[in-house]
Amino acid sequence: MNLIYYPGACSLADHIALIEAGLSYRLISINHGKKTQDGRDFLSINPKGYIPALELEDGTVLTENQVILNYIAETSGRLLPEDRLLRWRVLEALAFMSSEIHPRYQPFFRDFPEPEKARAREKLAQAFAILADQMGDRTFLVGDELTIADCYLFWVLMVAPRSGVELPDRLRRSLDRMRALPSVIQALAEEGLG
Ligand SMILES: N[C@@H](CCC(=O)N[C@@H](CS)C(=O)NCC(=O)O)C(=O)O
Repeated sequence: MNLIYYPGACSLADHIALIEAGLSYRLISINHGKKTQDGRDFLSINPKGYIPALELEDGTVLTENQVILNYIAETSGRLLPEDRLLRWRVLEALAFMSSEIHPRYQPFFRDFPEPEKARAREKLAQAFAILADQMGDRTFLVGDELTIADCYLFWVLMVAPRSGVELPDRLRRSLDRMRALPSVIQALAEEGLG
């Protein structure tokens, strides 16, 4: 399968998950003109125009981080807890990060006016506090093992400094732990960010 990505963008979550899941994959980057590294028009692959996109061997294209992460987990049989309630908690955390955190980075990625940045900072600080509470003193966001929620969390925390919002201690420790994982080191290196 092909993961279409941009270095350091949210597709990093799927990249880490692919490595953790032990699935084989090819990476295909896109440029700012939305051309893929192998010369295709990205909009013909994903008309939404944003990464990540996962191209399966039969040509099927999956989009949306939450869906791609779940596809990786289901295909590999890894990265989701056995316990049903904990599985719902993973989906809940993915939905929360996807809808309440990820879009709040827009003002910083695209340099919006300061009042919009200030509103986003407030919301981000609230959301980080909720995630820190949820994590408690555990190593991972849900349950006792790394799940697809942690893969997404890593990217969410990695880019937090761009917003200027300070991470709660628990999340800062989680970021440091994740950064030391072989899968994360490999993913960053493969994206040229080592
Ligand atoms: N709803 C999408 C959003 C993905 C997204 O925002 N991707 C960003 C990179 S982190 C992107 O490709 N932005 C480029 C653009 O919007 O043109 C998801 O959750 O996967």
